[in-house]
Amino acid sequence: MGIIRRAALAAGLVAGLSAVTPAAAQTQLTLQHPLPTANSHYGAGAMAFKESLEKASNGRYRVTIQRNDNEREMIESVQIGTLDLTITSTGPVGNFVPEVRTVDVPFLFRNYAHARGALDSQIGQDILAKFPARGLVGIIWMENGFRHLTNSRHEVQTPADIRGLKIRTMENQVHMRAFSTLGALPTPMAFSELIPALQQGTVDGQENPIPVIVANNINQVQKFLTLTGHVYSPALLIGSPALWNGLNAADKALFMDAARAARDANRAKVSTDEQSGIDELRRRGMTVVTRIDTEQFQGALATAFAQYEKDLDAGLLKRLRDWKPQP
Ligand code: EAX
Repeated sequence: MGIIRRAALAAGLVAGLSAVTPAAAQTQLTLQHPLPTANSHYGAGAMAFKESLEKASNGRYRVTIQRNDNEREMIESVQIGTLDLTITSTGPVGNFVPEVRTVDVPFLFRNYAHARGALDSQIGQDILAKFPARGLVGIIWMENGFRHLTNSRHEVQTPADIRGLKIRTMENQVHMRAFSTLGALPTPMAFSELIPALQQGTVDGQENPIPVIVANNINQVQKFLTLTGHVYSPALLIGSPALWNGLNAADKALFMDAARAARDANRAKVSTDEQSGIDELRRRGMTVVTRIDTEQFQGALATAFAQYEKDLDAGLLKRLRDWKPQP
């Protein structure tokens, strides 16, 4: 049989097969987060999610990762279904799901093991269960990290050093109360507005985990860093109900496997970047105050803590605060 006939026969076979076995339907998903897509702790999580889901679904799902540094905007888009997934800090989430404000209380978590263990426990699941009623799907807890204070004015060693500083906060009532209690002037804004505000001197300082400060070169507009560790900043992978409610049980399981891969990669990156990031910020010229009297700061926040007990779910606060690893 001539080459042309063989080629024609082969082409006919392929055409026939494709008519009989339709290519598996492919679903394109978009995941947005506010940090550099390549080198950040959210970027590491997003990539791990993408790789896990695409591989496990044999390509039935394709994930496009994009940067969007307005967390409130991303949450709103997920809520109305124009965005499938977002990785965001809890910063603005409390404005959508009030129970989340509880995890933003300063000095609530003793350390990373406490925060991760409590949020991965039934306590964290109980908070995620509040999301669907608010038109969101809280898929898994992730991590932004312990937040530290930077400013352009002077070294901060004591709570009194914060008095009078205009501090950018997230759009988060819990954090704003804490800084106003310390005598600062909290100025809430989305992350997308932060660098210009620091450049123009609209605010004197801001607070963020070390990896966020490093990844966004905040050292270029801030001279002083104090390792206050004043609040642990959880993050979340949030999905749209439009996406989630359309998944069958088997695909939901694939999504959860991918979410756990995302969480683990994200937390590993935070652990790596936290210490190396402090050394890097020193190398970049920041003055770093490494030790503060945490009890002094907690004492200065006493009236805020009393108000949190009234405004938030005191029982949930106690469960989170008292969580300990099971023997
Ligand atoms: O989630 O807005 C903030 O300061 C957040 O920490 C940042 O967007 C990473």
